[in-house]
Amino acid sequence: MTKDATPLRDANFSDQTILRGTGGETHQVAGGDTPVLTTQQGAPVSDDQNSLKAGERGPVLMEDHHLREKVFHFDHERIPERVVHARGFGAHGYFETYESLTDITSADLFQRPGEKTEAFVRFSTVAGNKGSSDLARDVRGFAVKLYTKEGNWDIVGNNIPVFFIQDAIKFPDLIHAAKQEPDRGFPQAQTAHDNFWDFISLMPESMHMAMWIMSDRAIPRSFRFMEGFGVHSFRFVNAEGKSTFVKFHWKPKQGMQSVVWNEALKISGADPDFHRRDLWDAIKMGDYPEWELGLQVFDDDFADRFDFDILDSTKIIPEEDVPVRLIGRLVLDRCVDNFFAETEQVAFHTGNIVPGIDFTNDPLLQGRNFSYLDTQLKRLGSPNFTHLPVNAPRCPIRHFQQDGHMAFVNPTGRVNYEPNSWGAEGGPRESPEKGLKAFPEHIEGPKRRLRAESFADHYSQGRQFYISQTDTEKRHIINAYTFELSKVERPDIRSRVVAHLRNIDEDLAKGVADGLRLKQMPEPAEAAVAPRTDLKASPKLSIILNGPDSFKGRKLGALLTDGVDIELVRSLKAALEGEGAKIEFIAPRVGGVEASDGTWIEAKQKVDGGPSVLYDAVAVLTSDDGAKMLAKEATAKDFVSDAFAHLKFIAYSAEAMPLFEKAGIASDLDRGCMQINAVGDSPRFVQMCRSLRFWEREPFVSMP
Ligand code: HDE
Repeated sequence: MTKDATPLRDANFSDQTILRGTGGETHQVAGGDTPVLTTQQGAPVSDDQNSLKAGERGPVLMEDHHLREKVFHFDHERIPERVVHARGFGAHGYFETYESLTDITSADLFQRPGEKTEAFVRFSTVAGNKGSSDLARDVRGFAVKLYTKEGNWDIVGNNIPVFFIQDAIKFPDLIHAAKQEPDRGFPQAQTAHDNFWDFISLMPESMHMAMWIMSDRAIPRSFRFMEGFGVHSFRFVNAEGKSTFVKFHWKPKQGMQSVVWNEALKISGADPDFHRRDLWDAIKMGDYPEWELGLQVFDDDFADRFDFDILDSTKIIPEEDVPVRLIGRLVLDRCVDNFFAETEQVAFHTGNIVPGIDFTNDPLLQGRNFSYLDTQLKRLGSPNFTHLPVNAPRCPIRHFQQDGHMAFVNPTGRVNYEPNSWGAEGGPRESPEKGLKAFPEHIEGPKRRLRAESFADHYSQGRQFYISQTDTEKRHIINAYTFELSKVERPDIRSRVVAHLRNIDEDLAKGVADGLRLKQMPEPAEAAVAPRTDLKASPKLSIILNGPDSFKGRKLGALLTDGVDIELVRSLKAALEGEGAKIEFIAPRVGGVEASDGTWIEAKQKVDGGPSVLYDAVAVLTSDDGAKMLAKEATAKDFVSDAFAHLKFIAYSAEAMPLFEKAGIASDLDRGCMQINAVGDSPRFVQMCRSLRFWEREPFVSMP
């Protein structure tokens, strides 16, 4: 035994002597309520600190199976991340049906009002790798698994109702162009680079979707505040075999909300897990997020009459043309117990449908139906991934498929084929009445590689999207194009994008051209069919016009110092809680502050770790001395100047002014900033916060 190694008697294995590390550190051994550590084979482990050595200083012996097994397993902990949508976060919940839809679908979950169906949802970004930031400018995946009594139904959707491409054959190109450039391996989780915009500018069909990802839809405040869409047209089929087309919408009961771009960039540094933390915290606090499932239901006549092809995933059907009928709600009320087992291993597939629901001939959907099984096998390594608890249907499963890697739900008995003549022991049989039946759509035509003429209009709906936005949102779109294209190194690619924008809206094109300081305005891109200018604005496409009417579910960050007026803190807290919102305290030191009357207020964040970008609104409540101290602290100045630049509502105590002065914004404080002096001011401030942002300020805090 070396001088400083200490012998330790293990309670359970008293015949063994364990040599502890030389640091003299302590560790717990089994005994009492603490269970015994074992190997994977179940053998009890005596020492998990030291490998088995010959002599005090080695060598390590090959026979140390515990060491071998532990390191072997660690070496194999990772599975391939998803080729797209790698960064994601999941939660459990349920779907509740409002009304019976028997007239349009025989889908079992829609037959009985009040029916509850277990659900699992995974939200994601698309382009970034598994460890990338939540706040990337990107589409968000919105994938819902509904464990119905007649099998699992997956609605594998996004938070944007259209897609970049019309045909699945272009998907690998799109994703290659969007992800890191292959020689250098960067940029990570960003579309602001040459390859992406090169591809997009050569694919006019992506122009509508590009408008959406340059809008604030691509920088949601959190998963809770975004819409979801099934994107494709699907079919509902009723018991008589009659088919109706349907598009799926998820409407957040919390209302929509996005962050501003500069804020998104800073959140990525301050808290790359901002979205997953938000969902986790909301569920853990019992503030369960909800979405309502909306349907746009339409028939063949409408499909024939509609301006665009309903099989074209680069088009929407405006809600003003076909209203969304709300038919149920999705509630997320349980966090995962284990991220890997549930969020990482969950396997969605557009092909997972149930009787009463069917596909259409959308070529993108057809390509997806082909793709998702491949990806699951690659990722999960076995065709038995449906045996994993998160993927297993909750209804009985009876089939003759067998064996394979990791098969752990195995049939018993002698018969593993059909037809068979074993009678009652012969296992399950097909059911022409109950089983899934494809809608017998009549199809004819020559076999060709062809894009239908009806898919040729690439600009009109992009224009419709643009004219449906408020001026604030239009400005954000112009700024987003300008930002992204400013990161593109090749000037010809920048111009090519602007050439497309000229087919969408001249002001938009001009705004971006000015933003880039293009020396010459390019000619409009050649269009396969002339862009239309007669489509009416669809107000439902704006986030700001469809925001919430309360501050519920939002969070205010209050920067406090010693000597703060306790009554102001209490009144603000009460007003926020009355609204269903949260308050989080930020202090010079995380231990907290001592208020004017000696009350101790614990902080959640130290000022440099709780920047204002993490909050929907802020308050700065200090004493005179406290404000003077904060005025010397760069991160405190950032706290207020960022909150101001990000158009947040700001409450402040009179004593806090020195901080605003030092931050250079004291003379700019506007109607979005409110000095709170008396207890009655707090409810008025919270009322103000319902608008979420003080958009009027924007022209004063950004370049024209
Ligand atoms: Fe996906 N997509 N996708 N996709 N997709 C995947 O499946 C694919 C598309 C969407 O949280 C992959 O399990 C093809 C549209 C979501 O686990 C993969 C095409 C929409 C998720 C795949 C599309 C989506 C995926 C990667 C073009 C919106 C994440 C890992 C035809 C309607 C699901 C995986 C989750 C995931 C293929 C286009 C949504 C490779 C070939 C359009 C939300 O199979």
